[in-house]
Amino acid sequence: MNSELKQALPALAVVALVIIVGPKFLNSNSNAPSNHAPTIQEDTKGRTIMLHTSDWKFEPSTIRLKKGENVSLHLMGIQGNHGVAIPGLGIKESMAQGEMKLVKIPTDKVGTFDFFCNVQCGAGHGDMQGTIIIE
Ligand SMILES: [Cu+2]
Repeated sequence: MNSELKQALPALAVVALVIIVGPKFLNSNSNAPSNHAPTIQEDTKGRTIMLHTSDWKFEPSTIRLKKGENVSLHLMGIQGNHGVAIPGLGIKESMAQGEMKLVKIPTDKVGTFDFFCNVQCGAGHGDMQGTIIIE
């Protein structure tokens, strides 16, 4: 082996390593956004509105949103076992006491969307109603 080649060997080794390992790094980086699991933080971009369920009310019972706004409902089961059904927006969740759920609200259409409890929760079940207004 001549001395020139000997001197070049470490550099060649580095080049070979970059060629072998480099594409793996590049691939994993470019795949990262599509194959990592969604996080709560990503889901809460925009506005988050708390909606508490208890015996026998929703708090708040009126929610006003802007059309096109990025908004999530942060459901919290404060007391009792209830449900949150918003048929006009395709949302239907059961909420046990102590449970928390994050639900994206579609705001692509304006309108008044009634919501109600869809779990037979007792004497005040019929009082559990509210409205989401998207304008
Ligand atoms: Cu109910």
